[in-house]
Amino acid sequence: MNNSIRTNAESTWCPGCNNFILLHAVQKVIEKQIESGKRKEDFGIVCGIGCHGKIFDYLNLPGINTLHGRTAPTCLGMKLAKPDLNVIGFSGDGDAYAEGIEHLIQMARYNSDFKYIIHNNQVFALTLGQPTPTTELGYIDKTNPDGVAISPLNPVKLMLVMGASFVARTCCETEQIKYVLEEALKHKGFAYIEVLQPCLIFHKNEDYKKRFYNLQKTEHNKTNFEEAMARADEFDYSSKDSKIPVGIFYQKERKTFEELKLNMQIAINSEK
Ligand SMILES: Cc1ncc(C[n+]2csc(CCOP(=O)(O)OP(=O)(O)O)c2C)c(N)n1
Repeated sequence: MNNSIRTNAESTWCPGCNNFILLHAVQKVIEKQIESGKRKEDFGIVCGIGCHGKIFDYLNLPGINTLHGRTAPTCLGMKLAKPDLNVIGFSGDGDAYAEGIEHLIQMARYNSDFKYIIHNNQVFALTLGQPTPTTELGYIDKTNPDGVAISPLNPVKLMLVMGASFVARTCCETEQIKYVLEEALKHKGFAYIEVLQPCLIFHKNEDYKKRFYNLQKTEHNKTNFEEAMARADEFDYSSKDSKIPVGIFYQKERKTFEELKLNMQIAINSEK
């Protein structure tokens, strides 16, 4: 049986774009699950608008290509309508941290059981390179000819503080993305996964490769919140020389939004 979930759609990503690596890793993880008995219809994907959103055309899975910034609430809606669905959302850093930041914050609180992958190339790539909330200080483009003046957001810290039950960042490397996504799919609850994937046209970061280190190859205790915060503080998205931790920062299961809603329904019905 052919388990491939790739479509025949011609890719319009730039040659060599890091999105290809992410697509390949996601494809391998889902195909492995299909080989182990899951069906394509057991998955639901959601994408926003941007270069990242084109992944929708290349994955032969049911889903919704939603509005810019609305990936997270669309995932939540899917989960509420069909709680058994394995929902995976894909956003750019503009999609998730600018237009959609309010949704991202609420999703960390809600702990709905979906997985959320953020393709962070540190720019609005599809609209030709404007800065996002994770672009470094001093970045120059046509909209900021004097350079970005506001310090970047640290989304990993934000997710930790807002109570996300699974917080991870990966570099754009197949095995790393596969490992983290597989762990996220096993996790019951909201999983935030940021993939640092420099844009080859508007935000090259060749030096990133030398700076990554894998948390899971250290003594890092991913159930310790303070430790996770300390690791998240090591890279502030503006720094040019700090180490960049990747892997799972934090993981602790708690009741999901779906479970809490179900409990409430049971309580209301028993009062009737
Ligand atoms: C509501 C809304 N605002 C703005 C836009 C214009 N827009 C389209 S793509 C895009 C940038 C997307 O950037 P990002 O989410 O970082 O994705 P990337 O292209 O970098 O993968 C913007 C601002 C839009 N389509 N809809």
